[in-house]
This record gives sequence, C-alpha cells and structure tokens, in this order.
Amino acid sequence: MELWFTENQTKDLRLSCRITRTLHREKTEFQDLAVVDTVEYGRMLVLDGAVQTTVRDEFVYHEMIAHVPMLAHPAPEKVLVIGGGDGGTVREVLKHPGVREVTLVEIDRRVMEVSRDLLPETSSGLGDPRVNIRIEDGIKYVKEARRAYDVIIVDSSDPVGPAVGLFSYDFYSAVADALEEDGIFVAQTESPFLNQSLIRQVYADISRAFPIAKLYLAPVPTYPSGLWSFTAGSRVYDPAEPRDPGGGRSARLETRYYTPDVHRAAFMLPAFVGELLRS
Ligand code: AG3
Repeated sequence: MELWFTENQTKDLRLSCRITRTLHREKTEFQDLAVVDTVEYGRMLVLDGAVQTTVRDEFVYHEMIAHVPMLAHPAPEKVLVIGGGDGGTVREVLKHPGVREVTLVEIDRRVMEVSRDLLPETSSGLGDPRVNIRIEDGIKYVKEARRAYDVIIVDSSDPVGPAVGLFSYDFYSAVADALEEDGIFVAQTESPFLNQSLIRQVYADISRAFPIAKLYLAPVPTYPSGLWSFTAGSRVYDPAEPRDPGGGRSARLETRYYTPDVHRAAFMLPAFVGELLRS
C-alpha cells in the first residue's frame, strides 16, 4: 500500500510526497498541524495543509532568511524572529557569535512544542540561553517595541489564517519603528510564479515603510513552484551587500547554501521578477 501527502498549492496544482508515517496530527487553537516522514525530503512539518519545512531542504530557506540580514548588518546583537516556531531561523541566527539575544514570537505554542519533540535538528537552538520565547501575536508584540532590534525576521506561513496581518503596510511600518535606526528587516514573501500580485503589493508596502527595499530569491524545492522570494527593508545598510570585511564573519559560519557570493547573487533578479517590481 502507498501512503501520500498532498499539498494543494493552488486549486490547479499539487505537490505529492510518498510518506512512510504520520508522526503527529492535531488541530491546535490556530491551525491544523501535522508531522509526516516523507521518502524524498525526510521529515516534514505541515500547517493547514501547507509544507512549512522538511529536513532535506530547510537549510536553503533558513540560511537565506537569516544570514542575508545578519551579514548585511555590520554587528547585529539583538534579533527578533516572528513566527518560525520550528526553530530553524533561530538556529541560523545563533551561529553569529556577536548575537546577545534572540526573541522568538510565535503565536502557536504547539508548533514549537511539536517541533522540539519531532524535529530536533531544526529546533536545536530553541533551548539556547540567548533565546527568549514569547507565545503571543507578533503584530501586537512589534507594535509595542521601539528602536529595540538590529535585525527583525518574519518567518511566517502563507498570508491566510494567523499570518494575514503580517503582510500589510501597517505591520511593516511598526517593524520599521521597532528596529534601531540602522536595523534590517526581512520577510518571506512567497513564490514569484504563483503569488505575483502579493509580491508586488508587499514590495510597494515595504518600499513605503523603508527607504531601501530589495527582493531576493532562493530555491526551496518543497514550496509552491520551487522558487521562493524574500523582501528586505532597511534605512541605512544595503541588504544586498554582505558587510564582512576580509571575509571574517562569513568564513566562520557553517552553512550549506549561504556564501557571500550567493548573498549578492540572490539579489540579481531574473527579468520577469524585476519586471514585476517595476509595474
Ligand atoms: N514559512 C514559509 C512557508 C510558506 C510555504 N508555503 C506553502 N507551502 N504553501 C516556513 C516556516 C519555516 N520556518
């Protein structure tokens, strides 16, 4: 007998993975949460039917959402991660020895608890003494913070359900206020093939909230279309430039996808993506 997990990526497009086991399934207060073992991509976390992370391809997403802002900033010490209850982004942020404090604000306690139990490689950083975990609404949290962070990373799910408010001008302008003057912000911003109007809107909103807004790309094979976008906002530093004099900081990072060349290259946009942002 064959067992398959299928994500309906759009109403006309699906990704199916053969699975060997369902390790967990629950309706939390916020969403439908599942963990399955897939044959091709290893263990997978699924929220409301959407793939969040798999053991085999999560390094690309987590390294690119974390190291791009962390290295575009010359010396980040205080970092805020919104969402990202699986811990993958926090794990990458903690690889930077200058980091003094990482605050993780996750709305759904169960995502974190289940990830700690079933995704040990991804969630490994969550017990680090530099990590401060808050189970609450990220929007509310950001609205109360002022000039408090060097880097803010929004590692959210798709703009449906609990994450809708994280894709709005109001939220981005609150993020701008929560950052230090020279802080950097990055959010995951979906697929340039399948979410073009969203990307355009988000880019326009982030450009209104920050003098510098830039989009970059990375491949994530288990996400819809396989090509993923991130959008960065900043007032001072160019997010596309790793600030890594002599290659000291990046040389000490243990990564499998990120390099300073990949960092710069990720901002070189294919014509159709550049076009999207101009229109
Ligand atoms: N957050 C981004 C997931 C978006 C995937 N969308 C989908 N499969 N439809 C992932 C959280 C990882 N820390």
